[in-house]
Amino acid sequence: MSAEQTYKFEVNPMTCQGCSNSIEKALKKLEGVDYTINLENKTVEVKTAKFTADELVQTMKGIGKEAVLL
Ligand SMILES: [Cu+2]
Repeated sequence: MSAEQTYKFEVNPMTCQGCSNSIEKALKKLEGVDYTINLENKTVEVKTAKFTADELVQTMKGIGKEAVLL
């Protein structure tokens, strides 16, 4: 598809390691995604050439998390 993009999201709720783990699990399923999850800042940074910001928001929604693009 297009060139690699970096998206940073604020994700809620993100209150414990369990939240962080479920986000990691969901992102792991996507191919062609590099991610960094920061539990303290409630942010998730995603590098990908395959998914749009909206698709990533939908992925988080699928596990009950609201992601807002920063
Ligand atoms: Cu949690």
